[in-house]
Amino acid sequence: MNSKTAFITGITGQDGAYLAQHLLSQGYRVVGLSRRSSHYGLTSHRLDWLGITKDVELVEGDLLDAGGLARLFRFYRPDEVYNLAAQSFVTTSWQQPALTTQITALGVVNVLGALVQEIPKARFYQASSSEMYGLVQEPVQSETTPFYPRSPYAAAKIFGHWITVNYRESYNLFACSGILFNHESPLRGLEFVTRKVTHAVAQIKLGLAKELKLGNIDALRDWGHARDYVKAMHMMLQAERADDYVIATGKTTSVRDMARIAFEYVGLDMNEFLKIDPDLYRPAEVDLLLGDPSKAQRELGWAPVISLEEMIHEMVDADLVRLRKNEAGSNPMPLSSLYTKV
Ligand code: NDP
Ligand code: GDR
Repeated sequence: MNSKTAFITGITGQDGAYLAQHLLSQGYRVVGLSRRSSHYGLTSHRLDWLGITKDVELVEGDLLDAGGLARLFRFYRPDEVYNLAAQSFVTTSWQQPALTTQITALGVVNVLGALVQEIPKARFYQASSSEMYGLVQEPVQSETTPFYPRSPYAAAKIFGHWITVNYRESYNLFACSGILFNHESPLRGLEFVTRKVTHAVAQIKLGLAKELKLGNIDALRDWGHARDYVKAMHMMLQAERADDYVIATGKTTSVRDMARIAFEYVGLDMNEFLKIDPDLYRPAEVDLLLGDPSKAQRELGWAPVISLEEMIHEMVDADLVRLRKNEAGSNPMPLSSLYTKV
């Protein structure tokens, strides 16, 4: 039995929930940072879906509160810290650029500072992103491909990435940065395109909606499953030395083809329901992402297992179940009324 303690920021998000589940299965004590919310009980809906809410210890805190993080590290003395918290929705980063920078960029310094001060021997994982490649400088992106951010979110993630590298070199920390390409699951937020599609497909199938509005369906993404990707995070912190790794499938698919997989799964013709809404186009787009995961395969022994088709089918099935039960994590309102362009 493992006697290690892991501390996860962002435990109420998609990756935090799957990572907590994975670490619990490895015998870890799992402590997770959760922001105070007036929606008491609702913030743990992803942990509830996985049936692990009672197995993790949720502690109150915020990435913006450096003193609070230090206090928690002093008390729990975690062996491993996974910094997954972020304002993670690219579109919102144009509407709230300063907040995105504070959380997604400066929040990393707050965690690293508390770690240096209280638990310098702890191993640290930073959630970096393929969005950092933005206007891609190479057709296949690896650890050595230069970054070119296309959103305030991506610019903030580049700061988080380099400050992690810098603290590793400055303070000899065991600090790793995982450059993860898009990964999805039934626990994905409704605002992200895969889940927006599978939720809408389930709504249309059940007669609860008549159409699906999308923006740029020609964008290409390298999509994997969050359950596969959180294992890579854990593997990075078990390696002999700290390093940075690309985590991807090595295959890219357009938003259009991803949506087609979802519609076909329930026997619907996408062309009858899909509408293009120019308001959903972004001020600057990331047209193509395609990762080269060979370093992670070679050095960590990591490889993705779940295919895009299997993942989309699992997501549609989960949305059908949730809509039939009208559970938290599904939403009866059209998304356009949740994320309006102002
Ligand atoms: P989610 O948006 O699902 O989760 C984000 C988490 O961050 C939530 O738990 C949220 O809490 C928390 N959070 C936000 N702001 C704060 C704050 N100020 N203090 C404390 N917690 C905060 O993201 P994912 O799980 O999809 O992604 C995890 C990380 O990986 C993020 O950093 C993301 O940017 C990055 N990433 C994700 C990829 C993906 O494809 N999913 C790919 C590459 C990187 P609350 O529930 O209260 O909102
Ligand atoms: P992304 O994911 O921006 O890549 O960031 P998202 O699913 O939001 O967009 C993917 C692509 O789909 C296009 N698109 C739409 N996107 C959304 N959300 N809604 C739409 O209606 C729509 N129509 C077309 C987008 O323009 C884009 O090209 C995700 C997040 O998880 C980040 O936190 C993470 O760092 C990166 O993945 C890797």
